[in-house]
Amino acid sequence: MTTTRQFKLSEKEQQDFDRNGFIGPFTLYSPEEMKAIHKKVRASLLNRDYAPYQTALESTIANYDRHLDVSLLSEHVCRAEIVDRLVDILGEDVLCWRSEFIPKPPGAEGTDWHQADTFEHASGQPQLVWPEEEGGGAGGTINVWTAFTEATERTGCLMFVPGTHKQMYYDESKGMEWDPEKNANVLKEGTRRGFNGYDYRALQKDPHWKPDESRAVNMVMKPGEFIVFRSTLLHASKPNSTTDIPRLGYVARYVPGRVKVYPDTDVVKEFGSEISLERYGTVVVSGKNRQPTNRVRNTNLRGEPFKATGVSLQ
Ligand SMILES: O=C(O)CCC(=O)C(=O)O
Ligand SMILES: [Fe+2]
Repeated sequence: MTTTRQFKLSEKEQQDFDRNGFIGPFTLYSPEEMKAIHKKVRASLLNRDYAPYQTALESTIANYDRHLDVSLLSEHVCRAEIVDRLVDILGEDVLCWRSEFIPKPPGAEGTDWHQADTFEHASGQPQLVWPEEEGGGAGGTINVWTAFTEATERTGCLMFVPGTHKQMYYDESKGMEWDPEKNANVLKEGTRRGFNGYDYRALQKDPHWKPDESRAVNMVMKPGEFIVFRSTLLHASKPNSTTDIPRLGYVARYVPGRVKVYPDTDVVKEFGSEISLERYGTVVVSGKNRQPTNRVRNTNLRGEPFKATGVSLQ
């Protein structure tokens, strides 16, 4: 089955993405639509009957993968505006292997500078393994971060250092200590930052290295816009310095169909808690899954099929 991709990246955009490690923002929803969707999604998130992980609600990973049970999010991760562009970056076979809500309530700390490749950083075990002939790692994932609310310099917008995606400054296999009390609101270069109970600096290859913040760009985004970036791009976010404006980002993470997702494990341990992968499956948003060991879901946990664009029927 061939379909025309309406939202292809232009050659210039592909070159920009290769050079900078990110592209966008692009509009997915108008601010009014986003507001309405956010309202519905917020209500759906409270119902955890079909939620993939039955874990303590305050844990970071209780927020993972709600595209597996909230219908509007199941649709969101498959949207042509996103997937058409990803095909130009990842090729025909594309999996959505994870999604996360990243809330920053008023007063919240900024997110530490970081790069992620295998996502071993918090779990102690690589969550993504690329084919051996491609190095087994070093591919990272493509993040599609959607602003559910206004993301400004005051509410906690994302920050990128363009062009840093080709060199890893962190070694994710080093391991870091989860200590939410010690690691919260630590002043780093004058800014309150943390990483959900971790201090990401513990993974630096060179403990004396510092991100060159003078080269950082602020990704100010309107509600309903999304940005596409490599997880190996050096990225962070500003603290929410307002007293009354919450910031909410929703990130969906994608890899090519040949990548092994969560190999050799039935659980994920991260951020001080554990989830079972019993109800988990990666979602084929374009083409096919090429890794027989990957868990795949064709329907969400309510039994609704994922409406992926361009998915091969064979
Ligand atoms: O939203 C944030 O503050 C950080 C997002 C991030 O690091 C990610 O989506 O990988
Ligand atoms: Fe990140």
